[in-house]
Amino acid sequence: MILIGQYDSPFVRRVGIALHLYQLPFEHRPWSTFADADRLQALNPLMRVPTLVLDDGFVLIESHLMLDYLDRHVGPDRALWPAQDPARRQAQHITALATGMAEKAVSLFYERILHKTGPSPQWQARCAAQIGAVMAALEPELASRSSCYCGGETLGHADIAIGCALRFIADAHPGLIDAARYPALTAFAHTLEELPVFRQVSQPFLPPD
Ligand SMILES: N[C@@H](CCC(=O)N[C@@H](CS)C(=O)NCC(=O)O)C(=O)O
Repeated sequence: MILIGQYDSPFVRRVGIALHLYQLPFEHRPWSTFADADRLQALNPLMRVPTLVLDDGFVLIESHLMLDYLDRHVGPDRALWPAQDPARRQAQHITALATGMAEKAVSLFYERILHKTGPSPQWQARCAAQIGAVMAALEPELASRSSCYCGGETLGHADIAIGCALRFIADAHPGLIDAARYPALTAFAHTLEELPVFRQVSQPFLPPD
């Protein structure tokens, strides 16, 4: 398997962390979405990362679908979604909030750096409001959890999605989030970043060149 994309992307990182947790061997190609656009597009018409090339050559796009495929591939004992509802549906709800928030943060970042005439204040305000609303929705979920992680006592996709989203927001948008308003999320992000797998699958944030 070949995982394409850099680990400063919250979506590439969540797949990389999952691959390590599944203990699946893979090659990592840290291509840039801008500098390596041509070779990326030859594999993925959307020119986005992560892009995952399976051993039979089939190319998977969309981190959600990669993790869905990989969870089935490794089987129920190593899968990173809780097996049963309501824990499964709750973990997927949290994951959708976290990855949706990461998408808004990526969009907000591109808005800031890619416009020659300057960003749209309306779009910036909308993205920031969406990120703030998700933070406010996730904070009580985290504060009221009765287990170590979102889906139980072991690390799963929802935790990984939250950790990757929060790290991206902190790196790409310093000062956007007031950590004091989200103590449970802030503490959780800190705990996750201390885990060996989060330390291993990590890189400094690199704006596109
Ligand atoms: N929903 C996608 C989002 C992937 C995504 O937005 N990746 C960004 C990098 S963080 C990207 O490839 N951006 C380049 C572009 O959209 O043209 C996923 O989960 O895989």
